[in-house]
Amino acid sequence: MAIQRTFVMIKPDGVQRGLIGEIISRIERKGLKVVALKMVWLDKERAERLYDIHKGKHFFDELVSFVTSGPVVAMVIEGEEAVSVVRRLIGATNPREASPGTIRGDFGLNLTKNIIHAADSVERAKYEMSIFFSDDELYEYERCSDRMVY
Ligand code: FUP
Repeated sequence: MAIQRTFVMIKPDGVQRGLIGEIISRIERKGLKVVALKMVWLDKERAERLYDIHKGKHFFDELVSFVTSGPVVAMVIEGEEAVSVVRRLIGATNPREASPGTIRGDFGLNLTKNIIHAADSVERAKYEMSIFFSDDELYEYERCSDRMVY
């Protein structure tokens, strides 16, 4: 059983539209565990570090400007194959193409304002969570439901 940790961020549009609870609820109901959580208002420097792989692309400036436009909710999510499971829960990058039943498919219409970000590999997850959390902010704990999930 490959227990992984992944990094997830509810973007400013998700916060503004009152979707924090809905999104966290979907992640929890899947059986995944929240092991770190905080609200952050990113500055340009941290946003550029988060999206470093997109530097130079035509949408980079718009993306950085959008994710610094209001507070975001950052979290670390743990569970069996958490990276790919969360990517499936959030859906395709473009909400107009994302399947109904996914977070982007159910709540979005705009490619930039696509509600949520999630790391796409274990390596990226480690890098991205280090931008938001120190090691002592990631908790290890057991939930009474864990034995029913696994
Ligand atoms: P994802 O991993 O699904 O978040 O998608 P990408 O890493 O490919 O893109 C990062 C973010 O850039 C997306 F969330 C949306 C934004 N984006 C644009 O705004 N315009 C584009 O043409 C492509 C991506």
